[in-house]
Amino acid sequence: MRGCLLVKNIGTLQTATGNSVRCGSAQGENTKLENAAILIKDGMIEEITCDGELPKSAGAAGLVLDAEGNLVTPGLVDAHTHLVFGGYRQNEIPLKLKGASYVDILKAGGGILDTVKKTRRASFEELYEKSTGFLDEMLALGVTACEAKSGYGLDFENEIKQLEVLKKIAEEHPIDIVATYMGAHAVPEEYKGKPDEYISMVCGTVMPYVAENGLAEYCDVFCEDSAFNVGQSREYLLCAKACGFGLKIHADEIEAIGGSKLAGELRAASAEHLIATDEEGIEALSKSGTVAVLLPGTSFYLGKQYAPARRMIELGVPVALATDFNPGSCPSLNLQLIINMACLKYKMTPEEILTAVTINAACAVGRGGAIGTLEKGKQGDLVVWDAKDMETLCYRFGSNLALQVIKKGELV
Ligand code: IZC
Ligand code: ZN
Repeated sequence: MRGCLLVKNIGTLQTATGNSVRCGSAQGENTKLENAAILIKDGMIEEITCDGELPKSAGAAGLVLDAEGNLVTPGLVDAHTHLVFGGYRQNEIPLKLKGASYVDILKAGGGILDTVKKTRRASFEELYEKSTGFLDEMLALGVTACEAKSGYGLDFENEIKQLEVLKKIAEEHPIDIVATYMGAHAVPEEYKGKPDEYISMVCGTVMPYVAENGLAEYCDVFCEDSAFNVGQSREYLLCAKACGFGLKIHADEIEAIGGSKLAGELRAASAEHLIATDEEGIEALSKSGTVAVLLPGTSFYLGKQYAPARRMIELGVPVALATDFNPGSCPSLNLQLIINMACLKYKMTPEEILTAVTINAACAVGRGGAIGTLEKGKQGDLVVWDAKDMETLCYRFGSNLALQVIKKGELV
């Protein structure tokens, strides 16, 4: 039957279960089925079997894929990317080597503001081509869904241009895309020294347009000394809530100025980075059920400490992992590398990590009911790995171990 795929001879099928976040000890619980098979019909998982048994309607499969005893997991979900941008920032390398920090570069008018200039200059087509190329690379690495933020336009025309690019790509590319409007990423040059006026403009003009036109599901703010303070971040997020958006916060990336506590207060869907988060911040997140989206690639690239992931898991905060793919603080879209870092730097177990890059990441972008686990009724998104177990994914680094990526039951 067309539209029916059987993946057989799976050495281990490893997955978290359920539609909601897993925290505490449940973050480390995975189901592991040996000698398994999975049948996907019309893009959805129809049946999963194990111990050498085949699904009842296996004979109806139009296509059979032999996993040759390898590991199969759900498709990976990258819950935090800045996918659409003009130019690159390799020109910052000599400055970094001389000791300039991320904030030094931003304060000197570079960093995000440099990417804003390049994104404003880029045409819709250029951004569309470039972002599509990135998504192709992500898909080949095993990522079947991702979140993507605007935030390099910082004016009406160019923020909408970025979001329209995402809309078109979402219609055409196999990867599922969840769009986030990040109008509060930095104070643009034309509002220099006037962040309050900028936030008023965003809340009065751009955000309502984004809402009315269904161009994003979430709003995100860079809550940081060098960007927006807690008061400005609160104003932006309260406006976002009133417009019906889910809330995300870049919190405690450089300094803990109160971003994680604000995430807790507003019951944000997710708080991202959390490199400098203190005990109070972690407690605020654990009370509100906010997903901590941790980005170890950024700690690596900025030479910073690593977020206190073990303490978060201990205190019951659901942890997700993502790349933070962007031209300045993490120019890598390789979520497999993030898996290695989470194990070696955060000391997360392979099971906790799988949960973090699948169901918890899916929940951070509001897709826990559709993706993130391999269970009957979920989308048929999975990866056959050149590995027998999750330990190998934590161990081998720098190679692409995805052998076969399947999106909605199609080989991609
Ligand atoms: O372009 O620098 N942290 N935003 C907040 C970023 C990093 C992306 C960038
Ligand atoms: Zn980011």
